[in-house]
Amino acid sequence: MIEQASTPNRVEHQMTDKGYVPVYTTAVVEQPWESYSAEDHRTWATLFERQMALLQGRACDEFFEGLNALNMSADAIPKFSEINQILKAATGWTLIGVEGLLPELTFFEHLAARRFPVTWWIRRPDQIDYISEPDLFHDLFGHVPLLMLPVFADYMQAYGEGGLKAARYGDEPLTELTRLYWYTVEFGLINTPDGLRIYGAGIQSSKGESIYSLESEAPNRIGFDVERVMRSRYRIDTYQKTYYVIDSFEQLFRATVDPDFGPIYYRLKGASAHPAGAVLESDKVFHRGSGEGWPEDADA
Ligand code: HBI
Ligand code: FE
Repeated sequence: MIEQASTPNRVEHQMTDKGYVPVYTTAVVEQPWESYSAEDHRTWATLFERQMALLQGRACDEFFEGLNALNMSADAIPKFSEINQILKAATGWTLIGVEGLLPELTFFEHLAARRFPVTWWIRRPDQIDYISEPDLFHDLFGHVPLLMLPVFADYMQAYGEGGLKAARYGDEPLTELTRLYWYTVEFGLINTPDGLRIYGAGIQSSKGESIYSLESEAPNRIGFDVERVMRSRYRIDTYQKTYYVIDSFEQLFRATVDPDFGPIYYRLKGASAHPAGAVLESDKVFHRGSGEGWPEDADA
């Protein structure tokens, strides 16, 4: 039972490769839409308007097309039930309400069944510029528009199936597949005739990173290669040192579906991972980062 819109049911904490993270109940919850406060709706509106302005000319066209087709606006926090009618008809995906980050296997099972978990609660006003865990704004605004694009919708399902398979191969494959998600679904860039554009949800929902990822001299921007990405560490607490650029969503889909990941895991077995900021001989470099302001401590 949900008593108040702003108190998620946190059930335990767990040490993971990403540090000490809260783990929530895996239950699917009804979005308690009526219990959002006026402040919650204002937080949504503030974030929505700010990102829409920032993302003009920065996010890919497909993001805006999805957002418009889903009728998302600053007016109010969208109702999952209304989004679902449109989304389900378009690509067969359904949003489900959850309390927050799920255990990996549970998350993969949902994706494999074309269910996208969306955190039902929204950040507090004092967290407006940064929150370390996914909330409703990140999940709904950042992730859901691209689920309207058939090839991306298929990629996400294939990723979920890949995750279930990786979990059977062991911890190392799972780590490698997590990096793929991080550098594509969360922090991916795409090359278009108009220049580089954002498609990663972690960037799309971040005020600072929507500018930094495209315009800063500091980070590397490197052509996407599935094995390269699966060997690359990443940052969880700072902007990325490296962004990977896809040529098309079809390229992304093929990279996940064509290989039965088995041989890749076998080739990568025991191979050391590259630091997040490394540039390799074999990389297709769009921009070599200046490295300015990079933290020295270890990457995740
Ligand atoms: N759970 N709700 C939710 N949302 C995520 O994005 C998510 C998750 N659990 C695990 C997870 N992401 C990552 O570990 C990815 O590697 C898949
Ligand atoms: Fe996310």
